[in-house]
Amino acid sequence: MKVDRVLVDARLATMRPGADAYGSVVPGAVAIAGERIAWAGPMADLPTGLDGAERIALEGRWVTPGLVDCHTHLVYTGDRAHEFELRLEGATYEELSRAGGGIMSTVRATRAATEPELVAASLPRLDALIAEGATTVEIKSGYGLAVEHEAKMLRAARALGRARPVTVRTTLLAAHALPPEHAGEADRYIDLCAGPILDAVAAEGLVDAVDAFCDTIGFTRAQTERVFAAARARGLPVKLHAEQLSNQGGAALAAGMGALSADHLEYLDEEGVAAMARSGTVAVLLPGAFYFLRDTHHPPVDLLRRHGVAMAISTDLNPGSSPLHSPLLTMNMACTLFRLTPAEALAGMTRHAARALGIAADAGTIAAGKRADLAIWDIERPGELAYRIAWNPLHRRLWGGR
Ligand code: DI6
Ligand code: FE
Repeated sequence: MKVDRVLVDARLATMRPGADAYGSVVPGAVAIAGERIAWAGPMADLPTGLDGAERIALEGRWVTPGLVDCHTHLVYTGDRAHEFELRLEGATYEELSRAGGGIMSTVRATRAATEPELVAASLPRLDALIAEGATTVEIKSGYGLAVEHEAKMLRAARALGRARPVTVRTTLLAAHALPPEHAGEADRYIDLCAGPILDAVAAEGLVDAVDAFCDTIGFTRAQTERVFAAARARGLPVKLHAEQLSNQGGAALAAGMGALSADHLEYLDEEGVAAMARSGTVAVLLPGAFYFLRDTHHPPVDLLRRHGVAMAISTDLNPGSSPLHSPLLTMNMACTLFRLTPAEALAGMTRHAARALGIAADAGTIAAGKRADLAIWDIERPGELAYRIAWNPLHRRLWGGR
């Protein structure tokens, strides 16, 4: 076996289905060839003939898959601190949105920024995720809402991926809100989302998946379906902001169209859960938005478990509903607010998050053949990752073996 480096004396939370909920291998080792894991398993079974490889002794530290933040809106400029104050005085998120604030206030700021300005504003946010062990981050457009600005956002996202050792997956979310120049003509705007905007960003190789916001302040099921049909016709996977503020049956629609994931899901009903189970659509839970909007309607975690729907979790990092820059705090919130177990929370930030992005062959577990995207932690047991608040025990992070 040709191997470049070997991590030894580690404790592995492989997150593969195994003896325990973490797929633990103690003591374990990981052999890395180039960007990939060549071998992972018990120390006692470490293949011989690895003499040329660099040996890195981890002194019993825990190694997990690199974290996968599978739902962010981290490319934007401006902030919405004022709206936070207004909400604390009684205004609701929907009211601010209907009054031209909310998503539209970030659209105005983002449209006014150049691509380099967007990159500069967004890098510190990406760095915050990386500092806590993220090796893959999904980034959505959706604050441009016109072809040149959606393309600018996605170019900025790609540039962020080149600027840092992290995998960036891009998602077109042109169907996020209705821009003012199309007021009263949502169907005309959806024609643009499903046609010229999608074609332009796809032609430039800027888009890995397509998303929409199906809700009373977003778009209808019929409009969502048109965007998805166009994406599927172009060979692009789809995912959906569904059932965040009300039950529109969006998750069932998404599942019926083979969506990778349906996200938020506070108002999801059993019919939607069953549809997701049938299609293998991942449920992406976003406790940051639930917390920050002071929501009280919980996503149906027990139903999702009972139907065997995989649950991912993510920061939803955005300036309006979830200004949350911490994957670890997100794991903690998933446990405290949604009653996930710490093992479910870690699986939600690794294995299931990779599936929600359609990259399970490359990321999400520690297994031979996958990318060597790993996080090494100063902890005594993996459950600690979801336990502490505002504490970062990351020792080191490997992305593609480096
Ligand atoms: N739901 C959300 O929580 C984000 N987008 C969406 O459709 C919020 C985006 C924002 O408020 O800026
Ligand atoms: Fe979101």
